[in-house]
Amino acid sequence: MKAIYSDRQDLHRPRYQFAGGRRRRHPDVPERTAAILEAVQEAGFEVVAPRSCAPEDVRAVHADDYLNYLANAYEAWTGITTVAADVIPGTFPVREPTRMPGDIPRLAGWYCLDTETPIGRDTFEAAMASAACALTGADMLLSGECCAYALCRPPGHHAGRDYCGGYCYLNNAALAAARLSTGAGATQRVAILDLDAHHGNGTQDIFYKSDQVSYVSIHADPNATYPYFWGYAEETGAGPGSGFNLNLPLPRDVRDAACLDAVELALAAIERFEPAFLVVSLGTDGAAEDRVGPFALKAATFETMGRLVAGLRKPSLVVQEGGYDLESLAGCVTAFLSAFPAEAE
Ligand code: Q9C
Ligand code: ZN
Repeated sequence: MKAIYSDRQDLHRPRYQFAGGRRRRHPDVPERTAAILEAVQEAGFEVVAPRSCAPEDVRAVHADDYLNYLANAYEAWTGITTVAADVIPGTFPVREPTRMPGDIPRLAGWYCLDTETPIGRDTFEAAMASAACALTGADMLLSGECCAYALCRPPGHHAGRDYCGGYCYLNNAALAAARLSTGAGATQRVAILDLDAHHGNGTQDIFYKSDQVSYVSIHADPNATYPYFWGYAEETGAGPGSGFNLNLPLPRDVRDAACLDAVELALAAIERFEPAFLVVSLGTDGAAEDRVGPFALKAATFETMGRLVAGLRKPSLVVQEGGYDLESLAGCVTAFLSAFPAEAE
């Protein structure tokens, strides 16, 4: 099994975020990918660089005006502030915006969900490198490999067609799913299984009306956990996508066994969908040691989840999402991946 990683991703170094009304250090640090990289190398994975990714490659999922904004926001922002600082919006067009604003402080709120997703000088370049890892992984499956691991950072599942949020800018898993769905000529069904402890509102949004890409997510109840406004069980898809979106919210103090029961339900739904490919949004922020994620799961539970998912025997791309505890993160990732075949069969 190959791991795809780009060191361009390390350029993204968010300085801080505002959460709970306080300025805090940002948990999405480059040491996350460094820890995972070391562990996958030790586990014998071949690490390869992604092929480069152009704006056309991300247009399958993201809007032109949003890509343009991401590419230019930092420069516009530093042009109006005296101290160079990351772009963090302060005003949001909630509920009934009447028109799209034209200048940077308002645009920042137009294109972002929260105050936790700063845009720095190199954020766009790093996000493109992260997307490139996922797209390269999708190409590997299209050329017949059984599985691949995209070591993506920044993560992607909170980012929608035209917004960032939750530390995410480009939706890596959605980009991979879109490529897998259309890449083999005729359209093929793709299932996305999201195991990050937060609901992937962006991925859900992107495929909400699709009958070709099904989104299935296990996450903490959004009544008490980010992203708060999405991720409820009654969100089941719309139009042709009706019935193909499955949210399995769990209480924040869920036990390992109950989480694995939810995984069984998720996998049963995926089997009924009969996808040609599986994309796993693997967040390990549900680990007990992780202070960003709300669950308290054991590393052994990630291993069991990996075994259950690998048991589907679908061509599978595992895409890294969250996971912030630098001590336990890499162990949870390699535990999950250990059940996938080491070599193409
Ligand atoms: N006090 C991902 O895992 N809010 N994003 C945390 C904690 C943001 C995390 C607040 C959580 C988003 C990809
Ligand atoms: Zn998360």
